[in-house]
Amino acid sequence: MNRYLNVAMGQLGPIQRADDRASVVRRMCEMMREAKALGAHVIVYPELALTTFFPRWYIEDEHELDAFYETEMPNAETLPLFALARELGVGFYLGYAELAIEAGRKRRFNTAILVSGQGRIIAKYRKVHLPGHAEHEPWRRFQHLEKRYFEPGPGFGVTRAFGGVVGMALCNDRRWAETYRVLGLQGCEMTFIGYNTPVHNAPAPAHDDLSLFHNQLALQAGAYQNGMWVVGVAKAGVEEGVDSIGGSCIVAPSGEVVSRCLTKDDEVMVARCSLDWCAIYKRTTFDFDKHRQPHAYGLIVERKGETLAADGTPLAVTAPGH
Ligand code: CDT
Repeated sequence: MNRYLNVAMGQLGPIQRADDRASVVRRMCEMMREAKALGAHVIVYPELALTTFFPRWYIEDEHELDAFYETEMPNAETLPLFALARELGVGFYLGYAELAIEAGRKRRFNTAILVSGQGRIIAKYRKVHLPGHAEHEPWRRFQHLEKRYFEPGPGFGVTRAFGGVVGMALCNDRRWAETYRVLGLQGCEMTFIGYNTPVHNAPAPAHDDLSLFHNQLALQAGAYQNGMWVVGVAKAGVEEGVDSIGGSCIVAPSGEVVSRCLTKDDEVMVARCSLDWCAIYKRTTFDFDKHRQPHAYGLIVERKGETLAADGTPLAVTAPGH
């Protein structure tokens, strides 16, 4: 018997700086109701879903910066989402900026949580691959200061939830093969990934025309190469003058896109996902136990033009064409 999980993408359109959390949560609640009506068991919202994408500004005033973070979850503003999840029996993935006091120190993370259909937080993930820069770079049209406003999280883990094995990642993580492979090695059957991706990439403007393509390429490759479902959900559209890609999609373990959002606004799309389809890939082409060659994957270091294996052995490098 197939284990079916009905997953909704809760893509958000832009959130302007003046929009308060209450109005955003109202939009998300409306989408959760729509997802429920479409038969969804869980809805995936974007990265930093509660506010505008604030790393686009260089903010010197600490209080001004702190206002974009959540110090507890749930809190007064997000409680309606948790209550609705419980009422409808729909779980959710939510990205937000987290401010935590740990060992007496203020710590900032780009975080996602997984909430059960009973409205309880069952897993938390702190973004590992932080893109952008740490210092103000006035030459850019807009900043991407994630390296200033967050510290990297400790790693990727899976959670038994919704009848399967579920993983979480955030935005830039989706471009890295390691994200999916580390989750795949833990048996992950479905990965939820919220994102905010500006169309314009300041250090590489030649890539602007490829930004949607690169999004889908990364999600599809990650799914196929690890025999897992991947659900990528955008905050899209023009936010404070900055255009961000949409293209939220659900990718099957075959690498095929089975559902895709069509707008750059608030939009719900649902797919019925058989978690048992993962095994078709995990037990054949991507049977890790059978086909992976971990002995060949040791860290390779480059030193003064010489290529060395992790144990220091020089590696013969084959010249192109040989
Ligand atoms: N939020 C986030 O991680 N955004 C980055 C922008 C990088 S520019 C290529 C992303 O990987 O989409």
